Amino acid sequence: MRQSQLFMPTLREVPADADVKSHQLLLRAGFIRQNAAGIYSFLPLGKKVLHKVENIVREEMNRAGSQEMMMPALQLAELWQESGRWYSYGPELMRLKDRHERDFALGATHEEVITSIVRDEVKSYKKLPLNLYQIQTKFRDEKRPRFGLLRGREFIMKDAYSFHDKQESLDETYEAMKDAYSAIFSRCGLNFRAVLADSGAIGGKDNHEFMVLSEIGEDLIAYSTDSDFAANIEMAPVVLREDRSSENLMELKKVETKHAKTIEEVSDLLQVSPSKVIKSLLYIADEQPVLVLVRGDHEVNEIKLKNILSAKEVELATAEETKEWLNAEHGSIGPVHSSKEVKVIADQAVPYMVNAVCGANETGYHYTNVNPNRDFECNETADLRFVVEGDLSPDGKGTIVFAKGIEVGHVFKLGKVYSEPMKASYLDENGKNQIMSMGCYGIGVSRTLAAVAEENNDEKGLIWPLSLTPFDVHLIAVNSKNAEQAALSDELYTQFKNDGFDCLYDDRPERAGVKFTDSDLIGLPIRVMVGKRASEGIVEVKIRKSGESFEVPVSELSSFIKNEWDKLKN
Ligand code: 9G3
Repeated sequence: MRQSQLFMPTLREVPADADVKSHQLLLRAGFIRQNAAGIYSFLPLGKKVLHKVENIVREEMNRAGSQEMMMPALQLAELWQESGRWYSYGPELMRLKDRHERDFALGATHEEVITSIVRDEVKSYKKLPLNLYQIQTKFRDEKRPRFGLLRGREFIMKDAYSFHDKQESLDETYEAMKDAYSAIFSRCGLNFRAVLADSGAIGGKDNHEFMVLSEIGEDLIAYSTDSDFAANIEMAPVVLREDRSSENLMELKKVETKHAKTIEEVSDLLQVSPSKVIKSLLYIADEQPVLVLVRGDHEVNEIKLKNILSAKEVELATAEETKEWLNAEHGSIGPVHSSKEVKVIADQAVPYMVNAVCGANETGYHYTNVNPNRDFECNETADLRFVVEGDLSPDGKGTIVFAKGIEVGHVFKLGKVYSEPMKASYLDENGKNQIMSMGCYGIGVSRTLAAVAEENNDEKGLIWPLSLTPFDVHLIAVNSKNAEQAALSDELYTQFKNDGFDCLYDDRPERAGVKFTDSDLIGLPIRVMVGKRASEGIVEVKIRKSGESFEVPVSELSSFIKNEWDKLKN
């Protein structure tokens, strides 16, 4: 394409309200423009990249056996009333009325729509499993849209839904989708992890988030240095290090600790390390008091606690509740001689503590030389703490490190969360009516584009991977007023097209500096400059990613470019 024709409004200055690199650069390089908060237009360069991301998604989803379809963005309120989500979602779900005053939702996701289609059309187990996907615009009225395309209110999602008779069939499709996602994000050149995530509100069992490791990520993940283990901080299991101390058990003692309440104050006052203090926290789980014990240098993971207690509601007891149940203030409670009515659950590391300190259930007093099993019993021990950096990886390979991540994909085993209330059933091989099981699988397509931009840039601009670049080669006539340079450039433009390269030809009557600055900004992988040495049949080739440049005779240019292209590919 001739750049003199291309609609690519670049900006010299960094836009004021763009806080991350991808947002700044996509605006400055004329890939996107904002229409309203969280609502963007894709200009020609942005659309070309978006199209390539979508095609990679399409190829891998088709390869994995999912069938592409398209559902409407306008969704009957009745469907969301059937699933109950018309009432459970707040202002984030955009709603409108048609001319007949009928209620509609603007599609934030499509579980209800797809389930209503499948329940009407699929009646026999012979038609299962079924895996359908769409690439479509979604609407979610985010309270705080931010970071450009990374968190928008209108965005492009690939959402797939699978339907099954047996659990094994769902498990199989779930793995196939995870493999397809790994292929997609690898082809986009992203450094990602499939992260075990918390089941959260939408129920179902397993689910994994696909996280791009990024400084600006909003999620914190724990991953192994030596394997592909990765988990959301909430879900990361802790491997118990049974380092039993060789100390002799000392006699239990009660000591006055006056105003020392926090772990730090108690460990300072008694001159012991926090890892020798039993942190005792009273929780109320579904109205029942539970005394939770973790080592003083660990933190209670309330998601794990809730899952272990299979409680709907778990929260720290108030000061009054603590006093009522354990006759002492927050900082002085503990498991020794605690009220029989209060269940005690301890993190798996607590039983290995020797001669520890804990509150004496008397305000201003603590016990020292506390030894689990001798001085108190726990009803239960479990993995209750947050993982920390340096912990062993649960798969036994390497240790845990933390990183921030951008969620670009999310796969769920839904089970019957939607098919039950919406009565999506089929006749099994015995002619018995059964409810289908479902899975759902999402990719933020526009968010993926932004994540690629976020992880592939330098101080001069974007650096597109070959798989997504809007054009393959940037041909620049350094001085398009110079007849020789213009003539050779026109010739090379034709040659690149014949060689199968999608070429952007900067034929604008601009100064060389402007052309090079714009070229660095939009970030095409290979640049060919036709300048002073055109008369000698020599052009300059520059590789955007490495910054390397070469003087190449025109006669060797075609093979040189193909060679550089192949080198960049691997
Ligand atoms: C809503 C609104 C926001 C939402 C949802 C519904 C997130 C909602 C979860 C999912 C689950 C999967 C299919 C593709 C993969 C993800 N935000 N979720 O259901 F009404 Cl306003 O979307 N859906």
